[in-house]
Amino acid sequence: MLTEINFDGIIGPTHNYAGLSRGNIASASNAGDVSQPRAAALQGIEKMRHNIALGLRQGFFMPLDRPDAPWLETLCTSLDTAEPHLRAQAWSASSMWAANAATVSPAPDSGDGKCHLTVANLVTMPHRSHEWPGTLAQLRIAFADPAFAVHGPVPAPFGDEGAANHMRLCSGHGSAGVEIFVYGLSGGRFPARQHIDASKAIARKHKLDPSRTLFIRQSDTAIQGGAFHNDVVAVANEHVLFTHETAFEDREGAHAQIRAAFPDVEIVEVPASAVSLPEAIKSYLFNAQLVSLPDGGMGLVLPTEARETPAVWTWLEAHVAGNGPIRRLLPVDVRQSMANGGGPACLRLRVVADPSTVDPRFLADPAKLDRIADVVAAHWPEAIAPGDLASTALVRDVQRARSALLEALGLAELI
Ligand code: SUG
Repeated sequence: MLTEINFDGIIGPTHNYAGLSRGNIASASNAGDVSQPRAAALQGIEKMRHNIALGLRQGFFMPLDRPDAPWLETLCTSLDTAEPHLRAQAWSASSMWAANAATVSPAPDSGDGKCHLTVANLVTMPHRSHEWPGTLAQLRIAFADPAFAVHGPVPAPFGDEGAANHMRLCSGHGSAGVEIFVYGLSGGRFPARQHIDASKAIARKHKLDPSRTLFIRQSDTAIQGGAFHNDVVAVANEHVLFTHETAFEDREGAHAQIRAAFPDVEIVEVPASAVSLPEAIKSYLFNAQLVSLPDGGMGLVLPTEARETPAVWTWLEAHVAGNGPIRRLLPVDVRQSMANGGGPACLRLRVVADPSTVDPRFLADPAKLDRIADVVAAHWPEAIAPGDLASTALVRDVQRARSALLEALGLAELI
């Protein structure tokens, strides 16, 4: 049976605040803070537990091998001698944001009946540009079954940031859907990370039906306001599109295109007069997991910051009290990730598949999450300050921590 499985990136032991992402306001404003990798990873594990308790299917991806010394070697430097900005780029635990791991087209959307995954090249940000080889290695193991086709990245310079700029509308996860690729145009103060040529290449690679594939421009207002990915201002699930008024460059045109391709769509739009773009970005209202609950209706798994933003919570409560499609508000605490601009939706990659076709080592259950939490509690550093990135002892510790996790999960082949 085709089911939506959310694969969360386990937050790695090198999680730190180096302010590496231009255009990501949280990353810039928390630069230089002391991070808490252990607490961060435990928050991520709690989110997975929470979603399993809702009756949802859950998987995970392993943290990548960081700091990435071989990448520094390609730049003719090393962990010891690298300039601080390059060293920080080698240390980033950014693969935790699995929504940027790949773009996924479920089998019913593809001409060949396979579920296609294209690993994201992430070329816009140096610290993320060296994620794809490690991510691809995992995707090839997790999705080795012939039900899947796993593809390498779109070539540079066409920036691709994966599922964070991709939405799918459908009547049920297992039926054919309309795929919406959202791209930006560069030129402003902050970069547009998703290039239309990358999106189009992926649609061709995934053998999508052109009549059920849309390419929609993200608004420059949103990008320049700090919505560096579309999933900071919009999220879709089944027939519902939940979006901020400022998400798309040509709002009316975008809504008309979407309605023409998927007439049953229910567009739930939050007007800027109710929730301003800065409030939407600060609270990460839209960086939520809009999920179909097994007992019917949709729930919104959203960051606790949304509850703390009065305009946002007022709007949400009114929506739930009315007859809106979101029936339950489900706050989760992922503050450590949020401080780097990654909310609940950033931390997961949605894959619609038959769980029996996925390598079971990547599937979660409460007992396995207990095992992961034990490894994290025993090995993840409690805190990392910016100066610690120069410590060779810390390099050894974080390498050991990751190896312990891979061994505990039978994934030592990824070491
Ligand atoms: O790419 N932050 C990530 C956050 C990604 C959020 N993902 C989605 N919206 N789907 C980014 O900007 C900050 C790292 C640092 O500054 O050290 C960072 O990479």
